[in-house]
Amino acid sequence: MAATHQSSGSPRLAPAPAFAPQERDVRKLSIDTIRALAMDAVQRANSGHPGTAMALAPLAYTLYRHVMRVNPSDTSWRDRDRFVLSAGHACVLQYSLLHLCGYDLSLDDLERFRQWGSRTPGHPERGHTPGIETTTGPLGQGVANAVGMAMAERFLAERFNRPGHEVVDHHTYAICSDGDLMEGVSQEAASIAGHFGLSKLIVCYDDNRITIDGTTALSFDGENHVARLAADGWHVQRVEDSEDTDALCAALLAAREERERPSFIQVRSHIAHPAPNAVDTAKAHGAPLGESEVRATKEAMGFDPERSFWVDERVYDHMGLHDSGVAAQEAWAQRERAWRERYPELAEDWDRAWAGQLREGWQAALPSFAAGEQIATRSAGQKVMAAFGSFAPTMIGGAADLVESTKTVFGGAGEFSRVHAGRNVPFGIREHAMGAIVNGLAAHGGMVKPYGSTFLIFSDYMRPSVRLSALMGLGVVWVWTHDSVGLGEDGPTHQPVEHFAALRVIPRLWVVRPADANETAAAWRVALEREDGPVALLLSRQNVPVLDRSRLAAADGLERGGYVLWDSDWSAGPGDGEADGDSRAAPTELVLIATGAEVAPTLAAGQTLAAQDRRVRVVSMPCMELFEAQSPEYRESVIPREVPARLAVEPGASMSWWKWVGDRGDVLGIDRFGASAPGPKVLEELGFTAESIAARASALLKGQTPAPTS
Ligand SMILES: Cc1ncc(C[n+]2csc(CCOP(=O)(O)OP(=O)(O)O)c2C)c(N)n1
Ligand SMILES: [Mg+2]
Repeated sequence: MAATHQSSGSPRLAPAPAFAPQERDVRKLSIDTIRALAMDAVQRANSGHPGTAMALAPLAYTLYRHVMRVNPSDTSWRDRDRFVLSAGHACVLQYSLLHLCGYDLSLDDLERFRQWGSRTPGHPERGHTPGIETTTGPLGQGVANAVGMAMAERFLAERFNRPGHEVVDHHTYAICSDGDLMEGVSQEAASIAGHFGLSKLIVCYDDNRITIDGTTALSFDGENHVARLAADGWHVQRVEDSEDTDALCAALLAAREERERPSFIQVRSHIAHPAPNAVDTAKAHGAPLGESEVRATKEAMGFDPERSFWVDERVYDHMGLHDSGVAAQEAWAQRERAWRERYPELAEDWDRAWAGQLREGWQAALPSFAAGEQIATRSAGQKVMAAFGSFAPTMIGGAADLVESTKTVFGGAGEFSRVHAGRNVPFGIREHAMGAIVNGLAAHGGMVKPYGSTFLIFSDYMRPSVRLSALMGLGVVWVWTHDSVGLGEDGPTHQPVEHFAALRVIPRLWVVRPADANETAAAWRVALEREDGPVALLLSRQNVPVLDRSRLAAADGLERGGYVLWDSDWSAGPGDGEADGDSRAAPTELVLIATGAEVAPTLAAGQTLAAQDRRVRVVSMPCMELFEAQSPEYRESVIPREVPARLAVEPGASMSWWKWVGDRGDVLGIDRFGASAPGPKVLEELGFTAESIAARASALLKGQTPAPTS
C-alpha cells in the first residue's frame, strides 16, 4: 500500500503524495489497463462510451487509489467517501475501477457490459452494482445528488459528532462533463452548494470540449465555467493536463484542505486519449472505437493487441484497496465504539436512522381530527408533521420557496444554512435541484425520509428527479400542495390538470391524494412506513370537511389504496355491512369513486341519489398504486364487476380512470386547462359540485352519453 493513501481514517489529511519513481511504471500500467478494459468492454458490447472513460482513467485512478477512503469489502460502511459519476455514460470507467480495486465485480461482469441481467448496465444504477452510490445518466442529476450527499454528511456530522468523537467525517466526490454543466439542474445545485458552503464536496469537471454533436464551440464556449462556479461561491482550480496525476492529486488534496467552500476542479482532457485517430473527436463519445483503433491504441500503450480483458497481476496488487479499506474502516469502527459507549442514546438514534426507522411510538402520536371541522389537507399535513417530527430526528427537507404555502416545516428545528445544519432546508426557487438533492440525501443513508415540496403544478419542474427517485427506490416524500383547479385565482398556469395521470404513470411512485385530515394522517403514515420507494402526497389548498368516520369507514382504509367509504344501505353506520357485501339486501346500482377534496362532494352526491332510492356506493381512492397491489378479491369487494355504472370523480385528466370504471362507466375529469377565478367558481363551472356530480351519475344510470368536458 502506498504511503500516500489515506488509510488511517483520521480526519487529518494525508500529506500530498510524492509518487515513488518505481511506482510510476505500475501507475501507468494501471491507468492503461483501465483504458484497455474500457475499450474492450465497449467493443464486446458493440455499444457504449469509450472516449471519456479512456481520457479520465488517470483522474479516476487518482481518486480511487490515492484520495478516496473506501472499503471494497463493505460498500455500506457509513463513513466511506461517496463518489458520483455524474457523467454516467462513462460508467465503464467506474466499472473497471471497481473491478481493479477489489469490489465484488469480476472480469466476467465487465465482459457482459450492457447485457441482459448483467451487473454492468449501460449507466450506473444504484443497488445494482456494488460501489455505485446513485443512478446517473440523465445529465446534471449526479452533480445535484452529490450536493445532497454532502448536505447529509454535514447534517449527520453536526447531529452526531461530539468533541473528540468524530463518527461522521467524509467527502463527496463527483466527476461531471460538459453536458452536466450545461444542464440547468447542476447550476441550481451549484448555486445552493456555494450558498451553504459545502466544503466537503469536490466536483471534477472533464473539460474535453467535446459533446455528441461536435465541439463545445457549438454551444458552450461563450461561458467561463470556472468564473461561474467561483461566482457561485466555489473554490476553483484548474488542472491543465489530465495525464498529470501529480497535479490531479495535488488539486484533490488542496480541495480537501478547503474549509469554507465546495471545490470545483476543471481538468483539461482529450477524449479517447491515447487512441491515435479517435482522440479529440465527437465520435469517440458514444461508439466503439472499432477493432483496428483498439489495436492501434493497445500498441501505443505497449499492450499486446491480441489480448482482451487482460490484467497484469501487478495492477491488482497496486490497485487493490481491500487492506487499506479494511484498516480505514476498522480505525473508524474503534472511534465509533468509543463514541457508542459514551453516548448510548445518540447511538440508538444513529442506528435507527441508518435502518430508516423513526423512534418508537410515532404512530400513536399521530393526530386524529374531529368530524365537522373544515381544514385544508395541507394544513392537516402541517399538524401531522408537527406530531411525528421529534420521532424522526434525521428527517430533513423543505420547500422551493413556498413553505408558507405548502406548510411543510418542522417547527423549532432550525434552518439549514452555512453555519447550522437545521432540519428545514430553504431550497430557494430551485425545484429541479431540490428533487435531485433530496435523492442525494436519501442515497447517502442515515437520513430518514428526506422530503421536498412545492405546488403540484411544479412537479413538472422536478419530474426527472422524481422519476429517478422511483427508479432507485429511494425512501423520499414529495409533498405537492395546491393540488387542483380548486386553488382558484392563480389560474391555469398554476392549476394542475394532467399531473395526476402524469405522475401515476411513473413506475414505483405512489401517488396519494387524501380526502380529508384523517386520510392525510394515514397518508403520512404510509409514506413513513414505505421501505422501497418514494411517496407523493397531493394536498389541497382549500378547506375540506373532516369526514364523519362514525358514519363512514375509517380513514385507515387508505392503506389499501381504495376502500368503501359509504354504502347507501349502511343505515346505522359502516359496521352494518362493510366487510361482507353479500349481506346487503339488494345489489349496488352505482359506484362513485373519488379522490382528495372531491370525495366530500361525491359523498354528498351519493347521498342525494340514495335519497332518491338509488343503491349507491362511494369509494375513496386516494392511491391507485396501493389499490392495484391488493388482492383481486379485495378489489372486487370494493368495485364489484357486476356494477357497470361507475363514475370516477377527479379534477384532472380522465385517462387514469378508465381502467377502474370500465367502458360502461364514466369519468368526471378535466381534459382541458383550468381558468382564473375563485376556486369554488372554477370547480362549479367545471362540474365538481355535489349537484353536478349527482346529475352526471344520474345520466350514467339512465344510460345517457355524457358531454365531453372541453
Ligand atoms: C439530460 C440528458 N440529456 C441528454 C443526454 C444524452 N447525452 C448523453 S452524453 C451527452 C453529452 C455528451 O457530452 P459531454 O457531457 O461533454 O460528455 P463527453 O462526450 O465529453 O463524455 C448527451 C447529450 C443525457 N444523457 N441526459
Ligand atoms: Mg465533453
